[in-house]
Amino acid sequence: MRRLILDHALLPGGWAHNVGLDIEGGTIAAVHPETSAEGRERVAGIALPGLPNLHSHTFQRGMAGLAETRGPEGDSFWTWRQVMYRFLGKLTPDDVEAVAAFAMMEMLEGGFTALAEFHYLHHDADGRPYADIAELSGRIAAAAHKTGMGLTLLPVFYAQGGFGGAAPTEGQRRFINDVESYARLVEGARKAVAGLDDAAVGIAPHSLRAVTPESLGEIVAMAGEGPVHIHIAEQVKEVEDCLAWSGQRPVAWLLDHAPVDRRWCLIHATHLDPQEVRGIAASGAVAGLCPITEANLGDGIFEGVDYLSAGGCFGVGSDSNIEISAAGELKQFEYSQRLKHRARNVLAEREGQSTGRSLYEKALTGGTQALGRRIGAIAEWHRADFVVLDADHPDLAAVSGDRWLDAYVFVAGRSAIDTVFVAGKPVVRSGRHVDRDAIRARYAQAMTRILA
Ligand code: NGQ
Ligand code: ZN
Repeated sequence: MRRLILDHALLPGGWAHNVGLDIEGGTIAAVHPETSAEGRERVAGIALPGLPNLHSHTFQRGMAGLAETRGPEGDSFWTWRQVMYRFLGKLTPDDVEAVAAFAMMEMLEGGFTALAEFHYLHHDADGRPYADIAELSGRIAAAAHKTGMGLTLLPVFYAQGGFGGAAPTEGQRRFINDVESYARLVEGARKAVAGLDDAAVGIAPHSLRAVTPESLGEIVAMAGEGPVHIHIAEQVKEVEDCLAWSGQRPVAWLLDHAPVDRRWCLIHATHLDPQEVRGIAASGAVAGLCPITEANLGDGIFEGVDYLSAGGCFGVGSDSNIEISAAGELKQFEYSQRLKHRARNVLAEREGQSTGRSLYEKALTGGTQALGRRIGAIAEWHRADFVVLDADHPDLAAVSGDRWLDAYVFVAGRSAIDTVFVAGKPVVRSGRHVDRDAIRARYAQAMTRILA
């Protein structure tokens, strides 16, 4: 049993001080607010439940910055995707693990303590499955083990190149499975995470572009009570192609043809009409917003204000990992809405409510639901995952309570992060991952080879 005392902590009921935590096997067994420090290890600073990162492709960390040069005409999401496909064509299993570990290390340093990895790079560069079909899922699990990241592994089903059952392209050959090989992959992914202390596996149809209605139904049936994540309505072209194929918009089609409920996480859901906004909110699904990536890729702006007024639930993800910051995602979400509505503090619900606190708590709730693990709160029977801010940081030192969260989200960002605990153990100290040097050296070596 590990016995800690936190100077300040955001508990489900609000701020508390001198909070004793009894931790057993990585889980919080008891919380004692206003307790004595005797027999307890002090954790100085401001403890927040670690934010779940509900969407990432860790390998894309290695191409961050490689698609920022203007091409011959009309750079877009689709030209970025060409660069991305060329990059992933070069990755070996060792590279996948090295880049994933580096990205996960930065996530921990950036305030995320759990990750849903939307993992679609399955096969060798020629498109043939590895001897173990779940080889690369194993590499993601290994990176989680090495860094201490809490993992929800989402092996992705990808079978088609576009709506209407279009054949996949050459660039997609590392992703492709049929329903039968996908079932083996999911089985392999479950084995791959079995060695981690606490992990989950979910089902992930890549997008409506990558499945047929039949295969979608078959793989969703494999989910049980576990998470189901899908990319949807990120680009206008996807909406147009879906309309041409089915006469319906992507989210409308999904809500009509799939059992969308609280297990589901709809990644991006950028382009929505008012009925789709209400439909997602009413389904209980989580909107998986990736505001920094969505800005980088030129996707468009989510209907944040209407969605929250309809009672919708959201969480955030670092997706392409162009920049990794839990606070930064929340800030970008609010700023996107300020630009859209030409107003301020638009995502806080009522007068007097802190925007930082409101965003943080909502993303905790939505992210936790999307990851399908007992995380997201400093409370009994939850994993002991928390981020501790430096109370002496110049942006935090003179304020308290919700102002700490406003300063963290809008001003200081990751520079305020001091210590990060996962399963009751510090994995980040003084803002640096405890194994940073080795993880960084391995990443540098992999990147030198990949980009040679
Ligand atoms: C992905 N990423 O799977 O990595 C996608 C791009 C696609 C984002 N949507 C590829 N951000 O959607 O076809
Ligand atoms: Zn994605």
